[in-house]
Amino acid sequence: MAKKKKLTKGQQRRVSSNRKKRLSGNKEQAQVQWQADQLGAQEDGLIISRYGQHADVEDSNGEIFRCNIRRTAGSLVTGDKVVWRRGNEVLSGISGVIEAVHERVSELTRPDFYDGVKVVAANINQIFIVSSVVPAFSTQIVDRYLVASEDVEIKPIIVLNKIDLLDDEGRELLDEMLEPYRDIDYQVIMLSSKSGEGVDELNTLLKDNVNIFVGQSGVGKSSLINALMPEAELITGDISDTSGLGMHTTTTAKLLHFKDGGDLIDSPGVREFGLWHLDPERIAWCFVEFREFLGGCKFRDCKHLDDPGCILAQAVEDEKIDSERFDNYHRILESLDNNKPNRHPGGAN
Ligand SMILES: Nc1nc2c(ncn2[C@@H]2O[C@H](COP(=O)(O)OP(=O)(O)OP(=O)(O)O)[C@@H](O)[C@H]2O)c(=O)[nH]1
Ligand SMILES: [Mg+2]
Ligand SMILES: [Zn+2]
Repeated sequence: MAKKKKLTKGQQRRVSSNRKKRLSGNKEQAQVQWQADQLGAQEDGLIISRYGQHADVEDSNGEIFRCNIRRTAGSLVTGDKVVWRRGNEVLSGISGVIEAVHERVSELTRPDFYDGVKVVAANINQIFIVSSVVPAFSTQIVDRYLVASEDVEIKPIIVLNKIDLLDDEGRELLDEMLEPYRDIDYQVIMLSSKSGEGVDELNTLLKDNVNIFVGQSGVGKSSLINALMPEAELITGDISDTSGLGMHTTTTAKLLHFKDGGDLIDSPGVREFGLWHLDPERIAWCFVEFREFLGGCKFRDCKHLDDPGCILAQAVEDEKIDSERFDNYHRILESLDNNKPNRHPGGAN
């Protein structure tokens, strides 16, 4: 592809809004149909992005084609390996049809208020939890993502972006806040996509893996990807004063390749990563440092609050468990009751 000219902010906005219009249920595209003899043989492909009834599929030569999704194909997301067939001509911008999805080796899930449990991305082996100092760093948000990662048994790594905004004192403070995570063997990287500090260290961890960036809107996921692969040219944006959300916020997960091996998926920021598809026992297990104590409380139904003989509370007292992590665990449990929709996610009715 020819190198794109840099667009002005206004142009970027128009391109993005036109793109959104095109993507949101273009009737013409939806009705595209080939007869069976107009479709080529089945071939393997990789889902780069999913847009409602369509998806961008990459063929074995690295070329990308927008395709329809056959109803019988089942759900598919970024990172899925699929079987598709190309049409003998491009109809209204659609090049072929996806017929089936290969079995996944992993999936990152999150509950959706209307749709039950949704898959965010498939076949990844590392989750980078991106946080930053603007919006403010929050261990609560990090812990929610850690729980989600542990639940699907995909390795999480914590990234703190925008350290260029911190002075020495600020860095020290953040470093202290992150110490409990290092103590329980999570990798932590402090970096700046702006100054480039720490980006090489991140690059080393990403190489040859299939990675996803997750985290709140505005923490700099897309900016970081642009710093890692300038050819990606992802649109990034300032945080709007009124909504507090990014103005060029990413709306769909997108998979990108590293030149020297490995993939990286940019994902849209979410306000709060829900965990109400998990039960309290599972959430406790997802706090890795709790595991060795689980089952050791005096009462089987111990809520690990002020129950007598609570081994977890004792471990906090003995400084074997970080008290802020313990607090965050309780806050997650409280949030389960507040956020759960009446209809159980994934339930039959
Ligand atoms: N000072 C500073 N600003 C940064 C850095 N990285 C990103 N930003 C700014 O943070 C804002 C948001 O960046 P994005 O990359 O769009 O954030 P995002 O995480 O992709 O947001 P969503 O797509 O909404 O989820 C932009 O204004 C960036 O310029 C950094 O290292 N330092
Ligand atoms: Mg983004
Ligand atoms: Zn207990």
